[in-house]
Amino acid sequence: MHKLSFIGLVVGMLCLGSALFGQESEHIYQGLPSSQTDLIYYRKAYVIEWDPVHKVPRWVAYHVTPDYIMTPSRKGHFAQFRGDPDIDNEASEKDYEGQFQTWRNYAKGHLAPYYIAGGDRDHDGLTAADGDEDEYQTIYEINYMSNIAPQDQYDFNGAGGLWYQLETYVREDLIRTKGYEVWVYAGTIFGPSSYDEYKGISVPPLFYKIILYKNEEGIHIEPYLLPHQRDSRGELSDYLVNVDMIEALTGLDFYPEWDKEEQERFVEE
Ligand SMILES: [Ca+2]
Ligand SMILES: [Ca+2]
Repeated sequence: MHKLSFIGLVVGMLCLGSALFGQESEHIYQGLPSSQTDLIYYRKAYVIEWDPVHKVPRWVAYHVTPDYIMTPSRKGHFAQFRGDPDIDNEASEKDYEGQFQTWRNYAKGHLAPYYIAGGDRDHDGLTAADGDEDEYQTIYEINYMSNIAPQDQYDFNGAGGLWYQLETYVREDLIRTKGYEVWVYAGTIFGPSSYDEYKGISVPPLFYKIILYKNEEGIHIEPYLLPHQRDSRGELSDYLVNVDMIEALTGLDFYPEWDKEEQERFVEE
């Protein structure tokens, strides 16, 4: 091989390598959360860090525009849960059957919600609902079993539950009514105390969501720490914390391109 073309090849490979490692994504705002693992996967609809010990996502990051909530009905092939082609030890649908479905009342809770799986992401004027097959993949990815964690059907995931309330607030209030673009981190927290477990799937005692949006006044961050299965719920605002607390509980550094004072400036008092 000619020496110059060999150098060109090496430079090309280095560029490709750094492009893959430092991948840019619309779903990540102000830098990827620092993490000790390499189990981070980039999808059309979200970015996920997988937790192979608990078989639930460690976190999922997703960007939503008002266009993305134009999602087709969850039926037929859009309703099917799917194995994740990149992850080999995720829970199966079958694992959620039996005790989870019957007396324990755990639903298969999406971390990146189904409602954000729409939109015309390749800008050809057609959405999945119009039959654009290129957009189907976004919906299939939302239904990967790796994007799922057990969530109490009655006291958390279902109508009136904290998770349900927060999803509704983000979708209806921030995105549909106000027309904001929103960047969300949704994740799971396992503390030192015990937690429920079945078929190798751990039930997170805590979930969190960090919601970032921009309006005419600037950037706003709303970090929520949500206790799982709490029947006396109060108001969503009772669960507002700061980013620092979620960083302390998860060991992650969110928005690493901002320093601590900067990131907390955007959190409502
Ligand atoms: Ca399209
Ligand atoms: Ca930070």
